[in-house]
Amino acid sequence: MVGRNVSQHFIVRRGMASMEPTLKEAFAAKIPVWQDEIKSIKKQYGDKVLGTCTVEQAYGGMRSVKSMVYETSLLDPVEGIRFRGLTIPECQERLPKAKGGDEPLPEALLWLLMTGEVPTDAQVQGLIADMNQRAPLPDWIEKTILDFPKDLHPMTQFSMAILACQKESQFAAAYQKGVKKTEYWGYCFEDMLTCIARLPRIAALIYRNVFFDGKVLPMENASDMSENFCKMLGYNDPQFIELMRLYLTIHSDHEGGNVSAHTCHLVGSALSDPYLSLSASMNGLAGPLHGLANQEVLRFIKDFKADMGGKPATPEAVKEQCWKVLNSGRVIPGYGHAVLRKTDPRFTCQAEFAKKHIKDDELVKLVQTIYEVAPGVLTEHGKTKNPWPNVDAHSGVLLVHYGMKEESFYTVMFGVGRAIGVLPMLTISRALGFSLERPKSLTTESIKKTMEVMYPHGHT
Ligand code: CMX
Repeated sequence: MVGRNVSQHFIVRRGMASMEPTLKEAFAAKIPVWQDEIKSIKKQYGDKVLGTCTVEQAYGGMRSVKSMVYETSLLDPVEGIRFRGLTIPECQERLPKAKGGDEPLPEALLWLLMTGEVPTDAQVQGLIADMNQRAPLPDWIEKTILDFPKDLHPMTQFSMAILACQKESQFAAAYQKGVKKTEYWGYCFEDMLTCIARLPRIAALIYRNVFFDGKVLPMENASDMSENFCKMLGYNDPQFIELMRLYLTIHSDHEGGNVSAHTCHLVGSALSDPYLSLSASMNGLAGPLHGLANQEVLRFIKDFKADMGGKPATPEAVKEQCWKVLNSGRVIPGYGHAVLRKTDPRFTCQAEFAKKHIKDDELVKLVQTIYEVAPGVLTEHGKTKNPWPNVDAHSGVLLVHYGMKEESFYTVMFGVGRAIGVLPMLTISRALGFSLERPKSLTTESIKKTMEVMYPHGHT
């Protein structure tokens, strides 16, 4: 948890240049503390029940079944996400920022997720410098991305490019050489940081190649990840760069059970390296019920505007559009959540960013009107357990405002952020020796037989 003092564990220092520990050193110091904690919990409570799984839950996507440990964040159905105990507003307040900026640096969040500690400015600057050194892509990967067919979905390209980077996995190479289990995490850490550092360039190459001329500016070593990312995408507006810092931070982690986080965790549990695990995770994020919803939200908004033919977007017109979508058997994208039961704070902080910087934007106003109307429509529709907006309901219109209109790219943006959450947890899993995931599955026949034995006279 935030604030735990483990400075006495810092053994390795980085020469005379800096007395600050690197992220790897700070993380290494935490490992024995966390290992002891888990050992003691298992010893004391190992045979105690954490939760149950009903027949309904087994058929219903295991909703709320407590059967997985995920350290970096925890989601409360009402309050929303906490990253290592900190809410989004607390992260905005407490995490180091870029010079002159208001939003947290995603690199600072990465440090927080890895260690449970809020880093100092100097620690974050050290991490940024380390990541910038790792960021350049091998020529053959740049060329591979530029050779992808332009009509291959950007998310498919993203997943394939991450997979291509697997050639350089230090974890996979070390495993082949027979490295000890206690040393897995160090190689996983190297892959994690290199992979995260390279994603902005991979994403920018895809964006510039699919929608423009395929040319991407070189990275600047003095800049942070978000600034470099924006500039490589072709955007220089400092406000967009600030938005990017917020965007990558809030899209990073959402506890362990969501499809992208769980996929990364599951695939990694087979000791598949971070590149294999993240590529798989991105394939889950690419689903319309998960990360692709940000693309679908913008399509919903575009369809609505086309149907309106220039007429004003009144609440009545928005209501009609919502019913049109529902009556056609589709979902209202950006609304609903498997865990949340209130407005997602990731939606709220984007709305606040919009209010502060671009409150007169026409599409921002439309998103607000949808927010006024859609929860009522969904409640009347009567199916969803949560009629409130999630993170995807807002992100697209912010990107459009600053010029990024190509909605099929939006899930790639989500993916760059999500890696900052799921790869640290993957590294923590290796450091703490988490096991191969292998839950028990049942057949309908076996469930029937078990129930008939347990409840021979039926169950009332
Ligand atoms: N519009 C219409 N119907 C919806 C709905 C929505 N936004 N959200 C849920 N429902 C429906 C479900 O499809 C389900 O219908 P069936 O009983 O016919 O299957 C019913 O309501 C109950 O679903 P639920 O228990 O409330 O929600 P789930 O946990 O099953 O699903 C989610 C959660 C997010 C997939 C769902 O709310 C949804 O499809 N939302 C729209 C897509 C979306 O925004 N996804 C992004 C989520 C955030 C992210 O991961 O990026």
